[in-house]
Amino acid sequence: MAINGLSKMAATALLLVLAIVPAAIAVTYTVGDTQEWSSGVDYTEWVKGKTFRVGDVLEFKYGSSHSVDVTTKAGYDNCDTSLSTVNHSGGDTKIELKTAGANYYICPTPGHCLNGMKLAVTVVSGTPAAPTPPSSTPGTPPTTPDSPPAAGTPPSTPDSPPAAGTPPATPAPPPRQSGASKGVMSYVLVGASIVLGYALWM
Ligand SMILES: [Cu+2]
Repeated sequence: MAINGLSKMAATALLLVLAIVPAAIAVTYTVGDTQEWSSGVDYTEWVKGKTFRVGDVLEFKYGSSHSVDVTTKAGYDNCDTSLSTVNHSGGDTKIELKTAGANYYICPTPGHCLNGMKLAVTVVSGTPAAPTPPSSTPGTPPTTPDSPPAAGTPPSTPDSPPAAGTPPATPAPPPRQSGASKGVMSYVLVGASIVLGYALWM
């Protein structure tokens, strides 16, 4: 039974590693996606559903009439280019998100920020309890299980019978010898892999 406890620890350790590793991979976001950094794009919509982490990169792609100013909240709110701290130009700017918190960017070309060419990104640190996949449909609110169904919407699948607990109609007896030995064999292999992985990981 010591092996069993070890296996549980190893499995837990492996699950933790599997959960942490994908979150540690930095993501490069092309600001505005195919619309890039340009006039007439709603960047408030673009950030919805995205989680920006320390180490992720914002890539601004833009034409020659645009550039990218790093600014403050006041600079963002008021489109005040006198508050800009850094200006990037050249058509392709990659900015790594180095610290958690709010980051603000505007286009300093006169009139562009006032027309919406402004981006506010909130960066989070650490690993999330429940990672949220990026939404492919911007503007769609996340589905909350506690929200009541909209009026006129029928409840989901009322006719489907419960799957759990339903016994199979014809329980065919499995071939004893080969099936049992295969089951034991795969159990041993999986257990050995987990113990080996645990040993290597430690
Ligand atoms: Cu611009």
